[in-house]
Amino acid sequence: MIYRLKLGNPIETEAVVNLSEVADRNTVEFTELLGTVGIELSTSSRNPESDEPSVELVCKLSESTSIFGLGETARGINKRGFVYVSDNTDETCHTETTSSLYGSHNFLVFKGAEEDFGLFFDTPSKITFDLGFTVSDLARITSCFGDMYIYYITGADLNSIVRQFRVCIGKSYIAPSWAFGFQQSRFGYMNEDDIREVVNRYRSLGIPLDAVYMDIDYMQDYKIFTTNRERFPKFGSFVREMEDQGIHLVPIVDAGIKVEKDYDIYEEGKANGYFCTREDSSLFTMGVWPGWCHLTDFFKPEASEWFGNLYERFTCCGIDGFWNDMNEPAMFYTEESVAESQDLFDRLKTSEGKLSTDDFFRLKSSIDNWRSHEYYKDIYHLYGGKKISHDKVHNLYGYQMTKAAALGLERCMPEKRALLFSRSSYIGMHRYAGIWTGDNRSWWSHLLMNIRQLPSLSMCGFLYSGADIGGFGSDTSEDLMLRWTALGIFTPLFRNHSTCDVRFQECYRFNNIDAFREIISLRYRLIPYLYSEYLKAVHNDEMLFKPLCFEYEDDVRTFDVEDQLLLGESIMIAPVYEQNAKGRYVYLPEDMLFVKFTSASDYTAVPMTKGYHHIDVSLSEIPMFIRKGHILPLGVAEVCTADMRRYYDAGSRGDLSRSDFEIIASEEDMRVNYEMYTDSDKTLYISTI
Ligand code: MIG
Repeated sequence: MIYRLKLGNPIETEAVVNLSEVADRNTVEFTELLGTVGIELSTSSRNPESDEPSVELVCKLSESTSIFGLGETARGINKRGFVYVSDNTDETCHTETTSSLYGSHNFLVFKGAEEDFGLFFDTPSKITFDLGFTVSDLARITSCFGDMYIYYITGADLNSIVRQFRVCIGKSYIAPSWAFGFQQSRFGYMNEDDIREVVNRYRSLGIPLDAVYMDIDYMQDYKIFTTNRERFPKFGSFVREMEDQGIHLVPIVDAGIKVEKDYDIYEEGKANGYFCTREDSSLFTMGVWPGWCHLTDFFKPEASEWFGNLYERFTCCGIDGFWNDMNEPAMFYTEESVAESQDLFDRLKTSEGKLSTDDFFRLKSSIDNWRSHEYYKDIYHLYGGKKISHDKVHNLYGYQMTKAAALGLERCMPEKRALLFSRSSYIGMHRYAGIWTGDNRSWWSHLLMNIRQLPSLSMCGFLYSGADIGGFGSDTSEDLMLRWTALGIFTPLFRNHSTCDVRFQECYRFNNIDAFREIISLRYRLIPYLYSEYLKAVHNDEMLFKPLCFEYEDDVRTFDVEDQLLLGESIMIAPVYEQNAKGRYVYLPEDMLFVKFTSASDYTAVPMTKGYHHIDVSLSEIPMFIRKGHILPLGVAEVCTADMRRYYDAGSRGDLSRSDFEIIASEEDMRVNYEMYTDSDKTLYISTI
């Protein structure tokens, strides 16, 4: 059952689209309902100026309570023991103590000693989840913006709570099958030749590749939807040249629109009143890569439609994939913040003649403060004919930009699915696009974080997602790259990406190229299964990645397992994420078949019993486990998905048979059916073993 409480006048986020199973309750009834699971709810008339919470939920936690959800966050699968703040942030260096990342996904599930329940807070303003951090046996959820919907979800078990929530928020975005191929990216590919070189190296080494990314350097002066004519003289024919080699080019689209006379997008947006303003209705200006920029006000339907239509400038050249960046929105500086530091600098200079150490630190912190979220309050949107401060709707911005893009792409490319994912997000955006998890580092701890983010993202509907494989910031190493690639072969978005001033990390930069080729080829063999399980998760409102305890709730040990995941119906993954480790310990909640790939085509298979085991896994090997009573179908690897069309093409449905696959079954002589979902629109191919 799902119950809903409406507090004040919430902003309509469109996170929830299906209310058929939702029962509205008034404050008294709702408070009473929450009382049955030990939650105290208090609301007061809001005072956004003070820090007084106007909504506060307090829940006593028993020793055994686990809390799951919150989508993209740092830390564990079990969220208990830390404080998370939904406040979308361009976080270039996140660590264990980071509370806010790029997205806000305010859905959690409590697994208590008695009742399990879910909560969803539908508010685009800041909200804080202190989950036993300040007081170890109390969860305290607070927001000083009182206008919101709160959903309370009951169900027989964790999966049923999550499924009900997913039904409410609508079906997840479906990426095209080519988006399951391997993708190479780097901040710093400057021109056609840089990209050609990447493609040539991958193709000549026989390492599969489906896409190369174009980061901000392809643009003319960072003006969105332009290309630099010197570096990309014949863009259309370059796109075709790549297409001929089975490569999709995926350009980045930033949120900021450069203020520059005669730049048509700027002129159009300005002339039509599409940009965000200040309180006094003058245009709001901030600095990002292009220098001074304006932001589109996506609350205006005509502005959204206009922005979405801009994607046609690239789709008309054959582009069919995009990544939306800097849409928290990220701001390097604003007119106010620069003026404040300038002022301070002038004052310090005149008083002393030179800077003292104290002055230096004051100035430094003043400049560090440029990225502070306090400047968001200076941005205004027009919502329902009224001016509204960005503060109140901050967490929606990336969602709105990406929704505009998705609808625009649907209009200009109705016959094709587009690849689209965004950095910033809010629940609801999962219907339009996927996400990548932003600027991680080449740290072993971030490889583990990648594993832990996957199930939480699945819960919130973000099925097409992934991290920058190998790490975005900091220098990577070959062993980290291999281990991370070995995890990446299981994630829908499988993209190696890094920033401009770190060690190059394309697979061909390392020694053991054979290992990279085998690992990535294995990914291609897995695509029929992965795409099938992905489509199943979409159509059945299921999680693609699950923590073990979601399937084996009665086994208390599974609650401690935060480094193994169930992926789809057949397999469990257990990546190695520690440097110099020659293997790892695994926990099997039931008997399983341990399959270790030593190359894309060779593997060993050993039945293992329920319990703890140590497995040896060298740097070039991939471990996985097939669940009892299940099979894993493997296709034939090609160098790009275009050569694998038969596995998921509409036309080839029914042409596939068991002999198109190599089947690994958890037990010998097992007779089971595997329902294979293909791209041929919601129909199934059933392989009878
Ligand atoms: O301020 O476009 O997360 O993937 O390479 C950094 C350059 C802007 C941040 C993205 C990253 C991308 C980078 N961008």
